[in-house]
Amino acid sequence: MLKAWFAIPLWQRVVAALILGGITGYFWGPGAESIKIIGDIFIDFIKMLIVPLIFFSVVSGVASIGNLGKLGSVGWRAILLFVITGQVAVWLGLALGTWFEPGVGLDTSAIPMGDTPEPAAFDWREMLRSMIPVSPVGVMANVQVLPLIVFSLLVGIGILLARGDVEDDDEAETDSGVRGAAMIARAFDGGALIFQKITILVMELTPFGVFALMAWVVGILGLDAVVALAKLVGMNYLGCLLIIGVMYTGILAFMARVSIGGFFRGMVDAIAVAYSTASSSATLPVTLRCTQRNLGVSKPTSSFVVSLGSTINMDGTAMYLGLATLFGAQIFGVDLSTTDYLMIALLATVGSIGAAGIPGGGLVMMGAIFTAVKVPLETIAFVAGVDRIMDMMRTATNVTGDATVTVATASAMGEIDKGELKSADDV
Ligand code: DAS
Repeated sequence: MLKAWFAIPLWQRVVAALILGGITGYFWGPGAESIKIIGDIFIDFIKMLIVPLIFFSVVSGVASIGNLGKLGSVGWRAILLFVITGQVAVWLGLALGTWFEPGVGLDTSAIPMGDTPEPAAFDWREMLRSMIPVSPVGVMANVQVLPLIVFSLLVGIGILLARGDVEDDDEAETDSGVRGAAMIARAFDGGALIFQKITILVMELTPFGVFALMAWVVGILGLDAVVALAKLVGMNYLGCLLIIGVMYTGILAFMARVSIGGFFRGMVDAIAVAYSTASSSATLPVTLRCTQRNLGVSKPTSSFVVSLGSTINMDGTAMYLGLATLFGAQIFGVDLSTTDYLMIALLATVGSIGAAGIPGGGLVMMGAIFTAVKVPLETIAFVAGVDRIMDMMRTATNVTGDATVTVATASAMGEIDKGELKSADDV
């Protein structure tokens, strides 16, 4: 029985739970509130992961750059493109949420609200200072995502600087500090892997959490909730398709000046794996193989840019974090000011850097972002039911973005013949 259960791909179990939960809620009505506890436990496990996942994944990702000398023109070109595509993605998500208002019109008064603290009026000086992790332990204890990511980035950079130009651990024998930094870097790699494995375990609870949460949402809000969630899923897919179809193809055509058809033919395996696994990290080996063998990118350039991208470049997630925050504000009738939008744009950008490349990475990050703006955390329980379906498309977008920046960087370095993409066999 158990073997048969796990033989079914998780996303299919989640979709089945989603449908069964909705039907159960429709016929059970408000009484479905009694099984919401199952969904709350699922969400609590997700919240448990926020701090360790951010801390270990970001430190390990930054420290994996190797020595800063490697950054050079390859690194800075790639990072500049990561920042630009990330900002376009965030503001696209905010624009879609503002124009199409997927959460407006839903009466959520039946949802018992927790105490959503009313943050003080926005003060940019306070906001800047709040980014400084004065007490790293306190930042972790209070799940303050902005200073936590700043602290994690600094620790990663500290490891890079401590290791200097040491290429491998053998040279580190001469200096105990360098040896220690190398050991700590490996410890963070282990920590990142451990918490990614724990997250995958937690994600196995998704079908049960989704069933309970969908039954609860439809039970108390009726089919209007399904309509609102369908709009959110539609906006998520529209946003990702615009990122791929307009932004990435624009970069490939006008910056890298390579064949668009050749690019997508070469990337089809990686995009398919990304969509089915909802994990950039799990897709990494396939992305590396596609960029090297099918797109003709050199091993050093693809290893560096694709690996860095899978850690810090998640345009699909960045777009979604902006969109989902507006959705949460809309369904709970929270008015957002211009400075709230700026704060959400900053948090969605930083959140996409901190999100781990595993199923539910974006969902974990949402929990952190909502605590920083005045959007009720109940939004997570509301959207968790459909998150996996959206996560698949976000991940396919993230991976396509990593490959796009890799090809654009390789083309600028003269590694790829303009106009065509040659596989390694043709070269
Ligand atoms: N699943 C994440 C990834 O692997 C994306 C997300 O959760 O938004 O890229």
